[in-house]
Amino acid sequence: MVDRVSRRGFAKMAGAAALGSSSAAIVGGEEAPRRAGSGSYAFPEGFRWGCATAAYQVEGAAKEDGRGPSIWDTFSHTPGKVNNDDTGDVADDHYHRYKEDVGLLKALGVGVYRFSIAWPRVYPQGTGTPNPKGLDFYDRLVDELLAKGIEPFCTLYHWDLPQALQDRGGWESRETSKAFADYAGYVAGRLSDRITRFFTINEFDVFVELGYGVGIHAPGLKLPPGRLHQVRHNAVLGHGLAVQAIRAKGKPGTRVGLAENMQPCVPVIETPEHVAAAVRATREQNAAYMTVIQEGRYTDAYLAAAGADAPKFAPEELKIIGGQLDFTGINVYTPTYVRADDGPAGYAIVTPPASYPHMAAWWLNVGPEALYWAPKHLAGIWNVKEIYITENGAPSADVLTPAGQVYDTDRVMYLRNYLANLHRAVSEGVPVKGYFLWSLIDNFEWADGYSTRFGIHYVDFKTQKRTPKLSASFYREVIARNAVV
Ligand code: PNW
Repeated sequence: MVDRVSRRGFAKMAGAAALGSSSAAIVGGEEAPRRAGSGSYAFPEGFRWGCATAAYQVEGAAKEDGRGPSIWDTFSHTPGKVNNDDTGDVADDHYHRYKEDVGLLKALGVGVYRFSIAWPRVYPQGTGTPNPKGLDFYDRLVDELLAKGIEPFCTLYHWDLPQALQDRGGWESRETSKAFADYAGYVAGRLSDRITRFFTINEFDVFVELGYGVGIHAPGLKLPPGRLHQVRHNAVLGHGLAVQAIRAKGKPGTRVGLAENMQPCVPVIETPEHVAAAVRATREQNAAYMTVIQEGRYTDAYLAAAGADAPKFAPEELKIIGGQLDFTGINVYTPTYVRADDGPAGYAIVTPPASYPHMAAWWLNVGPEALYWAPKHLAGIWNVKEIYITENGAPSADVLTPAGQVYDTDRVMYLRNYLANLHRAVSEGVPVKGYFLWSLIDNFEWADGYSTRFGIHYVDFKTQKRTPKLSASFYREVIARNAVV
């Protein structure tokens, strides 16, 4: 791991000057970046356009075909935990309507689709004997996608931990990390004849911090710092073990990565000092997840800050966590603004003022540059060669008109500006290979329930009718022209 790191020039990273000059060169390099308003926004040929969803948010059929309960079933059925006490019992009924939903994908013209597999369908108790009907649904879904010429990308953990494992400690226990690897290997063995790319875990940062730290996501715990650090570590260990299991059980050519909402650190102004600060901040703000996964070590500052609460682990676990990935996925929504600072960290996070514009979710500040800087940092800091934007999108206060239209002009504005920034990254040579819009359809938005709509298709949750929004027409144009329109 040290070799990998030093080859990439990490040895120099302690020096601010080295950081500043390398990043400045990227920004002000020979190829002038194309910005909004100038020139063409065409993407390279072969760029992959897609949509994303996740099992618990869309499937419903919570008790069908032997599915066991997950922590989200328990949490959403606990009064007061989810807005309006909504649950994923029915959701979009995608379990039964998947053919219609694949039809929506086809009509958009996407070439790729990212979905997740519900662990409790495959192992209702988390471990043991797989439920034979568990994978049947995904067999059908994958076959339907392939028949329509859409390549499936599969996420193995999008937060629906089997409740039986939570009852034995959940991610506080290494047994969960191991069980996850067993499950991941089993799925790869079964589906890698038709799926090439697997993501281990979706968004460590959200399911760990909100689920085990803040308590507003399942399983709703507020652990003290030492136990929370151990959860973080067990989660990245689960990822590393799953990478090994997928490689061991998948067909030759199977490729593995993850989908993390690494904090996209955006320099407040694009000067060398602020850019250098944003690079430093990217490593430190993501130390518990992306950084340890890319580098195979925790940063000194992270361990020092944790002190006696630092996670306990055997040294060889870092090798497992830092195992080489084939690609890296990032979910990008909202920017973290960073400025240069004279303090020991060398950077400071800038809290946006109350007037900062946001979409129809309390946390979703609009910052299109995040979609430039996040992949730029991945490539610049860790030399990642294959990057996917595994999620990007936004909620609007959608209104269905009597004529059956949804004019979500704010979502279109959001997407257009984020995509222009992605275009800037790609045209500078950042190796982003594809983009997955979150989400294909309105769905169960975790603690916000069904009131927060992220879809580019409106869903009437009483009738399950899907209606394309203006943003669906916009995205169809983007895909057809392979350009921001
Ligand atoms: C992601 N935040 O969640 C998830 O991967 C999706 O399942 C989810 O529906 C989508 O983004 C929209 O929320 C996030 O508080 C949840 O910063 C919360 C945050 C970020 C991402």
